[in-house]
Amino acid sequence: MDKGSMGQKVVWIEELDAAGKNRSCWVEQGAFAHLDVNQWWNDIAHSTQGWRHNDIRVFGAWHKEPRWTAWWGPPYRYANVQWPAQPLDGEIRELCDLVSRRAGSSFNAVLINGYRDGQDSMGWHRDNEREMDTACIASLSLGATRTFKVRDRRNQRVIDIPLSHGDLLVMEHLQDDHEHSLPKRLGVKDRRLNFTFRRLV
Ligand SMILES: O=C(O)CCC(=O)C(=O)O
Repeated sequence: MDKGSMGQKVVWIEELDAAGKNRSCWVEQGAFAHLDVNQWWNDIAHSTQGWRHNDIRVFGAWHKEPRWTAWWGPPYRYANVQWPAQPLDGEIRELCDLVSRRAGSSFNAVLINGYRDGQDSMGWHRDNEREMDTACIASLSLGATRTFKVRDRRNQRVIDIPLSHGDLLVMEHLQDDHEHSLPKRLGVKDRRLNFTFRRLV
């Protein structure tokens, strides 16, 4: 697989916490722009597991998640959604290794979110399940440009980060004090793929 190009790095958050850890959020723009969103979307559809359209419970009522998802890695669970182990291999393993090198981490799992158009979205949350190493999470976007929002839970300040085709966003030590979301954008008619690489311990 092509290793991608060196994109421009934009730092959105950088601060030292009381313990001396560097909390940061940065984007390497266009780093994986050579990847084809439609090819990856179809490869996932034709993989052994395919896309899932999960039911989730919100305030006591069941709804379809407003996006499609797929998972590769050790068994994983968030809210009422359960993923069995799915070994990382083939092109998804290659991509995981390339992203690990760029982000300076060693990921062993990826959640893939498929946003069919601007009606699909993700609500405010943190990636902080107990089995997750929250030191570094990397998120690769392909396809339509969407706004990724990051909110500081200490002062409610929100940053809007535009994520375009091929952008790699990296969050380091950010999950304690910050949450993130991807709101609907009704004007967006094109699909977007998001790969969120994590390390489960
Ligand atoms: O699609 C995105 O950029 C957000 C994905 C996300 O927040 C997640 O998978 O936890």
